[in-house]
Amino acid sequence: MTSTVSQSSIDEAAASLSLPSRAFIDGRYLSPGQGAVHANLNPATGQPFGEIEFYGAREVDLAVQAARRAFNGGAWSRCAPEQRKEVLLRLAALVREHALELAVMESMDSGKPIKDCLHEIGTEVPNFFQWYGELTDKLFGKVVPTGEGTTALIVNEPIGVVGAVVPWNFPLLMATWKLAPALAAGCSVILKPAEQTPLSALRLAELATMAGLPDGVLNVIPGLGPKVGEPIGRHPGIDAVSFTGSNEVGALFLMYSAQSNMKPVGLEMGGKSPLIVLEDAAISEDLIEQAINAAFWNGGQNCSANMRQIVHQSRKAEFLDKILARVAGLRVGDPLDLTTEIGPMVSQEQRRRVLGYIAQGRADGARILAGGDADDRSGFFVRPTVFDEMRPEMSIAREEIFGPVLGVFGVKSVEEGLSLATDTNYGLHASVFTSDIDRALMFAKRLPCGTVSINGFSEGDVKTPFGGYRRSGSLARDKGVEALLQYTQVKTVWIRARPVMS
Ligand code: TXE
Repeated sequence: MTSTVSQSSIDEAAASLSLPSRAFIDGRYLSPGQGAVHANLNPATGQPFGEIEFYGAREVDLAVQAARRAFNGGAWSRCAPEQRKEVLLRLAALVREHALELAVMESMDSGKPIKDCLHEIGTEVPNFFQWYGELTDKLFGKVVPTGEGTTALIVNEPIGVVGAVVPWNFPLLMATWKLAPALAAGCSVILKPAEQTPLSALRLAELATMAGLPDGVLNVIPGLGPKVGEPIGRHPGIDAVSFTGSNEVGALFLMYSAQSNMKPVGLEMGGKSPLIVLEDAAISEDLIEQAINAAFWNGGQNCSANMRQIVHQSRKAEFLDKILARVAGLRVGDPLDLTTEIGPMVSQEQRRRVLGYIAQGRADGARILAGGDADDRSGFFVRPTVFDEMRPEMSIAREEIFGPVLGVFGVKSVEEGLSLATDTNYGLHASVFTSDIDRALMFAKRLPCGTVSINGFSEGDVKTPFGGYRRSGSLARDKGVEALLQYTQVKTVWIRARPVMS
């Protein structure tokens, strides 16, 4: 999509943008004045560019009632799967049609570079609705082997009303990772976007209604975590929750569930992922591009970012030289500029957090080779930063920074590389660079994480499940058939036949 969009069309779209500003419940936006008015801040300038109402438990309750009515009514939950497919395919087409508008909105709300927004919203988001739409009528139940007098069936039914609470780093894409499989399964959804980035999800709900989604099946409530997220987590009328965000809030969702109706909770909670460059890997332009992308894509505000780069000592000098040359050329700037590679942090708070980690790394004795401070333009920018001489016990090596920071360890052996790579509480993603297939497979088998990329940095695609081991996740996967099945529950139907013949 990016290649077909000109800078002037982006500028025009930005000038004529109409912004959603209220919750979308039961097929329509709420009337004005029911929530508390907050400013939408543009992270690139730190200035407001619109206003939005934030809500609370009352609106969560309204949305649960609408979602339950829709679910029990059956127009979505019990319709023929082909009907769901048609609506999801229409939604995919509408997202493609409105991709420029949605991408510009998202870029202004989040500070993400427009070229990334165009790719995510013009390509990935509609592909998700299309793929899960296509899947609806291709999943079959099972017939169990039994004696002649009995037939037993195993069927998957939609789990019911789903709460989805998502973060700000990929606002519409993360929402879609939850929505597309949940809707395809026949569930009704109450979605809470992050308070920093509520706009694109609200507009999506409107497009879903235009696509033919029955009222009440998708509800979107903007607001703060404790005001909207917590009531979702605790609501007895919500049957399951899917969350992506911090470890701390993930733990709260488990508590909300335990203290309410024991709803299943799927958690994806970030990481501290390693990228390992073995002695036999060629330090090619491609490897450097992958390593740069692994650390700096989305300004490092990425749960699978490979911030910990573990490089064989014999290749470290060459690796660092090439990394530093590429970092010097990274284009940091206005997110609405098509050539920008790194935008600002999403918020003042996130910039403060990232700069705090950088200061701590410096104080702990890691050596800064590039960046290391805020950028001097207005907005929430942090300069791309490279650390050498990181040690495993440092906070920059142990905690998720979620900013444009790459740190390098030198290691002397494959064993040391593996041991350092696994020395973390997290387990979301790892990248391994080697030209030796046996070593690649050994790492793929031994690394305790949900995704291992060999000779690249990748989160896979819509078909491959994505989620974490250890503290990165909890019994949940986004994407793939696995995600859809998580929004279902399994029923056994045991049929006893009366004997017809002796
Ligand atoms: O996350 P929060 P924050 C990590 C990353 C980042 C840190 C903090 O390290 O620096 O978390 O980011 C909602 N009850 N990730 O503070 O708070 C909130 O409104 C219920 C990793 O933004 O977890 C938002 O919708 N809900 C990550 C969502 O939780 C609550 C992506 C995520 O926000 C709540 C984002 C509460 N008490 C941050 N408090 C990833 N896995 O990709 C907040 N929320």
